[in-house]
Amino acid sequence: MTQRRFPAGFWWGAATAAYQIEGAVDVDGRVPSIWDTFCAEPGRVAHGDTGAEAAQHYRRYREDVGLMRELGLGAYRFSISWARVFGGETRGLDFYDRLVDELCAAGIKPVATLYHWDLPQSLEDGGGWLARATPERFADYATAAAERLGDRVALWCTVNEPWCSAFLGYSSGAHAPARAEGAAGLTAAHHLLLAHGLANLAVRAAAPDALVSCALNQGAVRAVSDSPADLDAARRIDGLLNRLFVDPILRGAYPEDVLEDTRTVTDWSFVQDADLKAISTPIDVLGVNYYQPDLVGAAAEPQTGPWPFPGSTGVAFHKTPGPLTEMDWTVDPSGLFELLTRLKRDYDVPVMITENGAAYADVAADGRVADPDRIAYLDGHLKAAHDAITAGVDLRGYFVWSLLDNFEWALGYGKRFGIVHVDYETQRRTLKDSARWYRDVIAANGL
Ligand code: IFM
Repeated sequence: MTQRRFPAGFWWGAATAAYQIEGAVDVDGRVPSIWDTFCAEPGRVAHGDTGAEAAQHYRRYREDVGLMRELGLGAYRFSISWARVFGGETRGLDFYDRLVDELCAAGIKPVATLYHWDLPQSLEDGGGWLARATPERFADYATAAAERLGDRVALWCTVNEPWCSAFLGYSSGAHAPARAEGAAGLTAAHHLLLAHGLANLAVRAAAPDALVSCALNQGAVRAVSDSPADLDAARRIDGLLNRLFVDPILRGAYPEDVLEDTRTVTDWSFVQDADLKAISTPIDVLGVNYYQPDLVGAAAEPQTGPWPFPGSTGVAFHKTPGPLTEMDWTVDPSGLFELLTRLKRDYDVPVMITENGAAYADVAADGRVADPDRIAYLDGHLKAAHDAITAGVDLRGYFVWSLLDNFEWALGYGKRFGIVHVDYETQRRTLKDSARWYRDVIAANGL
């Protein structure tokens, strides 16, 4: 018997991103992105992997939508590659047009993310997310995408995980464009937020009935002890990871304590008068990407070397006890409950879990992939999500990351997040046991 039933109309989905699955990097007028450049630089990506082939979704999208239909997905979150739509190119939009039609024909709601990290390289050459021109160009791109697809896209996600683009891209340099420039990440974060705000306005102008969101990687940040130093370290990380993004979007202001913490590294002069008004244009639902909690304490020494939290050195990340995924991320669904109820308490906003899932070392054998650890991970997190609903959180949907095994950025193909296994030699897709399990959850609207 189903113990936990989700609300009627709950969106059951799966998510992917363009560069991680599409391949076809040199067709139909696509221009190079910062990830093509990053992958071409020796030593940046594990095993020298690149997204050039990936899961060949650009060619195999019909087969992939067929799998989604088989699973009974109600929604599919994909990203549009800006590099395919750059400089007025329309052939890239033709592809997304076909994909969206295919989804609609299968009864699956298209959820389109406009930016999932693949900035056109020529924009990076002009300053990337450190340049104010980039969010302005992004608004034009958002207009073009919404004019073409806005009649069918059920929900728009403007930017995905701006924390990663800003601080892994421009502060620590672990991700493209590999700029280890410390405080530059704060400028990038502001311009990504501005891109979100301008795209929100652009999408609404082009498609007045559109629902608009953004997908933030929000963490449950916990202090390793109650000592004032550890509590303060946790406050600072919570500030840069969570509140730096959610406060301007939902409250129209940067958090005072974060402004104060970072004054030694930036004067925030990149924020212009009307920016926060644009950034806080109302959204319909907040997208939350959650994987694991963060356990934080004070460190005896300040950080040396690349560090993605500018203005907050002297912080140590500890391992939350518990089982680990293949990413070495702790499985702790209570973090999801904590995060969702915190968003309810502090912001009272409708939320959608736009990513949640786990990598394991799955092996396909005899047409089957047994992945009990992933089932346990998803089961635990869905139960936590349901508990959050019971506690009053207005949770509208859940997207498993990911539909397909894919290119896990700097870690390459070694980390498999899919509920569908991809054999990269043959491109054969195999439903993992977790996909069948998820299909049953969707069918029952609960677990
Ligand atoms: O693969 C990524 C995705 O692109 C963004 N969110 C986290 C996932 C797992 O690392």
